[in-house]
Amino acid sequence: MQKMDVSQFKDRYKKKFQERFAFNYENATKQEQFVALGHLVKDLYSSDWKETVDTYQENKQKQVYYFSMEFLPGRMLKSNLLNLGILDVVQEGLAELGLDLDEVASGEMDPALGNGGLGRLASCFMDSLASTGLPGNGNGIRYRYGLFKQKFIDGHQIELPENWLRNGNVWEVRRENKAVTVRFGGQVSLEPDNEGNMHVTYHNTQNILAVPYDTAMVGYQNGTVNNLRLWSAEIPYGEEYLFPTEEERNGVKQITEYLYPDDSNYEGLLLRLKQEYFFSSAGVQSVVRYFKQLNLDWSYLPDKIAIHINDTHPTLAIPELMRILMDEEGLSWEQAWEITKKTISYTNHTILQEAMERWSIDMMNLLLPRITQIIMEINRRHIEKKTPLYGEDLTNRTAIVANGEIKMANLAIIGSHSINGVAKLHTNILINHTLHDFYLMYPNKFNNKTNGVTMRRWLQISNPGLTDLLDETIGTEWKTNANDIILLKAYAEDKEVLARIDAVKLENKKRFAKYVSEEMDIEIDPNAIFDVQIKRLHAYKRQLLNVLHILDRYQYIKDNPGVDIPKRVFIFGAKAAPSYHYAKQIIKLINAIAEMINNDSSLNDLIKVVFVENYGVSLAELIIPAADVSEQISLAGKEASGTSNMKLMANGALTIATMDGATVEIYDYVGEENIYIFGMSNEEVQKLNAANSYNSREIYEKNPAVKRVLNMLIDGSIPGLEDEGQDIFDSLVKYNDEYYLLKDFDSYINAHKQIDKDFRNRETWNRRALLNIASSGPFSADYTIERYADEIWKLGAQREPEDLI
Ligand code: HBZ
Repeated sequence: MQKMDVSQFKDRYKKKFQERFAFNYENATKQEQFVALGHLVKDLYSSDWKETVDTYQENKQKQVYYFSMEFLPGRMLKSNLLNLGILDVVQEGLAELGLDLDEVASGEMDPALGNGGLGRLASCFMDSLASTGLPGNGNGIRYRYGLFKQKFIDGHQIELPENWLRNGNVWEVRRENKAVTVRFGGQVSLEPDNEGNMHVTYHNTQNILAVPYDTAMVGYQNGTVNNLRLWSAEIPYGEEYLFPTEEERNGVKQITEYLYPDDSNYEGLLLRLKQEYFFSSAGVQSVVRYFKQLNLDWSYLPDKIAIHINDTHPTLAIPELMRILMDEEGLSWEQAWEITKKTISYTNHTILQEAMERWSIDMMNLLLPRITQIIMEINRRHIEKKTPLYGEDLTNRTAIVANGEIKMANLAIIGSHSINGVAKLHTNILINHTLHDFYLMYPNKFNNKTNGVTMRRWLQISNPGLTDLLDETIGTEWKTNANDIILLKAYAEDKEVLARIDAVKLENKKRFAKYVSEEMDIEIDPNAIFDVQIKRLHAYKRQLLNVLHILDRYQYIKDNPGVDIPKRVFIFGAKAAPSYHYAKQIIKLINAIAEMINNDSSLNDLIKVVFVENYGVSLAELIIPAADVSEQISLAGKEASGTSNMKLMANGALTIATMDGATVEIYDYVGEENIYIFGMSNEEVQKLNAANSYNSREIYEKNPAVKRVLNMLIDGSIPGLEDEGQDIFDSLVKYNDEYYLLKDFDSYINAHKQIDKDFRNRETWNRRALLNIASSGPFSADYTIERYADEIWKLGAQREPEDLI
């Protein structure tokens, strides 16, 4: 890309604005100002985009296709500007034109095409693939409506539609000429031709046109621009199609209409299955079409293409690839199976049983008769081959088909060459417990890839103050080699640097406090401890434990008026799945205690509770740089990895945590003095589970602090609660506290007391913040993606045709 100076930028921007809107930019809305800038930026990368795609093809380079039901990219303007190396020029140029970049950037919609960690991880990976110059493409769904917009009414969560495309989308390019047809329903018949080859014919299928919309994934100042392809369902056109009935039209539109709002939960709904097949089939078809242009023997497919499936949602890519290779390209089962296994790899993101996908065979058969046949045959061959080796019991436990259902994780493992967990502890749990039977069969398929986050969005863009500090102390090498952040350690005793860390944090806290004041009408003191828990609302993540601590603190302050402890602001961001009743009750509870506490002047502002509405990527960018304390308090063994833990650490927050997910690895890097660990370990949880001896009521009866706090839920102390207080109380006392909150209560409270003490000594606190920042380099997604590329996708060393003997 050609470089551009400030005055050139200003000229181009004015011209671009004129062209698009036929009036002056000064009178425009920020949304219009953004659109013009977006189009200008797109012009700047379009030649690199074309060149990158052409080069991959000319060199016949092996490419990876990351299949994911969700991508959560966040606003793309600043990220594109940063990666193109023109963030400063544009900021300055806009300022000279009387515009503020942040204002203009807020004119972009934040595409919420994902639920939480899994979708955000996919987007961090897209950024890292491009930024490390790797040939990697995304494949997903262009949902018409993203994740619902959350509103609080009377403290309850209300879901509103998120019409993110209403003003168009400057980044996407519709590529109708690359559309493919996806078939549903109907019947199949298998008939031999004259030469005895089987021929598959389909009858009465419903055909849907899958139209791709491509979005550029711009690499960090390296000229690489990869592709994210999202598919939209449309009515097929052409002479063979009659005009569809209204019902048919609606049926088609529905497929990519909205994102399912469930996170780590499974619902066996037909429309969801349609979505899964729709984007898996479209993706596989477009990959195969690309491969055919290379004019290579089919056996080279795994040498040129890797397909990665992000959790089990795209698992139907496995039977779909089999179908295409056999039915359309005439390969034998054995050839197709070898190619498929070598091409596909799978990441598991959860061990929660309620999140494991299982589809009814009858439903699958009605919707996808040929795919179902192939799955049944994969299963039959699996059982036939493995029973003599591993015996009936173990083999049957690994069956894909059981009790009238198809288990997608089993299909994903059997039909791929690699399965990875997302943190060391998680992978160990998969190997030793959840997927142990599979591990005995396929030990070499299992591997760990601890998650990572892109430091470009989560440091450079969201925390410019800290970015400057790093540049001025350790230089700029860390931007392309995140491990260099460790050099900051050399400044751990430098009082000036420690004071700057403090000042940067304070600025970020003021920025967030301003937002809270303007948007929520709550005044918070930027000098207070900002204590942050931001993640989906789920019982296993234990937001409720955080609430119990707040109530305990509330009681303590009430008992000791004038007590001298540091001020705390408890910050929550969380959406609940609309059908997850208990999670919604907790949302109501948090809002009720916020109302009670924020309006109680006798507390002298010692505590405040801020529950931001509609938490998502954009709010995360505002909150994370402002955090002093990072809450990672899931029951040990339940959180596969977590990724907000890494972002918060990189921004200098100190973590209070159980030994769970990737937080265990944070602990290893940062050292025990610089993190607050509490509660049971995974082993202790396992033991307690096995002993079957837990009695939460006993803790309630015997521990006066617990009793007092829990009683607040049911004795009318918290205004505005209805049934929620009693139901939550019952979950903890009557139904034996499934996630062991009461068991971990004391050690959690004690860890927080220690935080109060430590925060007083600001220099020591800042030193520990510095050590957290300095230790965050290994969590750059660039390293994670390089490990995927080397160890799973083998993007470097592929077999070339000359290697064939
Ligand atoms: O994936 C999360 C894990 O809970 C978290 O620990 C991990 O860091 C992250 C990235 O590996 N899992 C999810 O976010 N899962 C989902 O979002 C999900 C969405 C739809 C589903 C099931 C799970 O049907």
